[in-house]
Amino acid sequence: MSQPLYITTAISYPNGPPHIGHAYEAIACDVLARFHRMQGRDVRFQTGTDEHGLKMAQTAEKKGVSPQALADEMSSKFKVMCDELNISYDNFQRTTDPAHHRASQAIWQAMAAKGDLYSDTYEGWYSVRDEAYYDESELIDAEGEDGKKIRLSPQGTPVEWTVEESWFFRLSNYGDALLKLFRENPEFLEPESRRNEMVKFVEGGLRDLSISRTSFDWGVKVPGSDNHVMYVWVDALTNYLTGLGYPDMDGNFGKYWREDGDMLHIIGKDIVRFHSIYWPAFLMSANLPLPSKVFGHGFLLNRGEKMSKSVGNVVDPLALANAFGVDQLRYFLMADVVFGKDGSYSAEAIVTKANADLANSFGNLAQRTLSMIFKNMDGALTSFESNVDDTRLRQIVADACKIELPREFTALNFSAGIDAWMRAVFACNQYVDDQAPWALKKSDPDRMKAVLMTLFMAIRDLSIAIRPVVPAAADAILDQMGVDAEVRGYAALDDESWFSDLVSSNFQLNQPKGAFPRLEMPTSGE
Ligand code: ME8
Repeated sequence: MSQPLYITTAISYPNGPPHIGHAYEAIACDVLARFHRMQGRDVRFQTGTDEHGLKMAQTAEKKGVSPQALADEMSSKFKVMCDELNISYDNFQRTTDPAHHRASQAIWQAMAAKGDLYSDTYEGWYSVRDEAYYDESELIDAEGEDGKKIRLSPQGTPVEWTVEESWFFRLSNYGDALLKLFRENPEFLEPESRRNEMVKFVEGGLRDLSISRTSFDWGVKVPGSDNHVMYVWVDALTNYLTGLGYPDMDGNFGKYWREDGDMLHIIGKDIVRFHSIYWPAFLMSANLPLPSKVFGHGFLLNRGEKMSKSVGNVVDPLALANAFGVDQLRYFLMADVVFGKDGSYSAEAIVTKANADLANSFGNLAQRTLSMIFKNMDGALTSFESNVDDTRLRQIVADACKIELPREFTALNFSAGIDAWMRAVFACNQYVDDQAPWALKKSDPDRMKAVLMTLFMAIRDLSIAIRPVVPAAADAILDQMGVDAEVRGYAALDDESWFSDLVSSNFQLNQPKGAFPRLEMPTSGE
């Protein structure tokens, strides 16, 4: 049995409702979690919300509600988004959960016991929007609306000068260990471009990190310093441990968070520094194992433009899912955007991709094949003799479903895996055109049956292979085909006995229903 796998999304700030970037990350992690479960692995998948910090406190104040009320309202929207998008999380972790306060205090105490914490006064720049400290040298000069000179963070967010009493973490002690980690385990941080940026950042010299705040109180209390709350990133990162039961080392923690374990954090490119520098340093300090990989995916842009409330182009992912279908949205995001690079989306792009690949190619293949079996063979399956064309097609499908797609998904190259799958779908459609089973009905009914049965087998394999991406639609096709719901993992692709079992059980196909309706092009821009 292969080792257990722990997959996490970043936990989102619930200072507003979820946007498509949140949906994208949840979907990518869900595809991966489903894929590995279908490979027979024991997977634990966690997502959640990051509810403390100044950004939450300020947003709540502006709205005239308590931070807890804002967190409750918005966190539930993130959970609803996950449920509606078929995200198969095992745990939805909220950072206001008392168990999370305990876990954050435990890691704090472990870092203190190591001698890595000291108190001092922080003086420097802080961006509330990023919840991040920046060095003077990182700031960009810009012009404010009133024409005055202002300073911005490298992410383009406003920074403010902050002076307060604070606890510090000796991050400066961990530069060499981090460089060694990047050098000896290049797979720890991907894609490579992000690793290069982080190596440069560490080589530039690390300064100790201010890890508590005294100017507000919306956070996890620092043990022994009641007027301090933890810097929100200290508690946020700890969510990955809370959900496993830390500081209780038995149970899920012992199973999923191990020295030789497989722990994968999937996050966006803007928060790579927190995950690949601060987090491993905290963990080393607390004598805890490090994640095996941090992957920084790209950003989704609305028609090529950055999403922003002021531009008014922030799209509700559930509105897209309602308009075009959950599986269609999931498919578009995984197939059309190269994981690790930025990608653009629009209603038209979703409709075009879903229609071309799902409705016209795969859906049409399934629908016309199953319809011909229903009409021309009374919905009954039969055993048959394969000729070289049939064997060739089955080989193309097997290569795509058993080798290429799994290889690419394992490497987080979702779009490349889907491309390989689509090539097999094209090969099937080409085979239908070449074999023209409708013309064989009178001239050679046995050959017609062989062609339709070959396609039936191919469609089952293609449906199983793409299940992590379009789970509901793939299952709807497999249900119609009488494929046992318990035998829909990748191992099933190595076993052909399912077909003879179906034949001998006298399985009867009903009038098939299309799994992928053709979508209408939206009339006005969405
Ligand atoms: O950063 N496209 O929360 P968040 C793709 N609470 N991904 C995007 C995106 C976009 N346009 N915009 C944001 C936080 N994301 C912290 C994380 S983890 C211990 C704490 C991604 O709500 C972003 O990169 O701002 C991050 O991975 C996730 O959405 C949550 O972003």
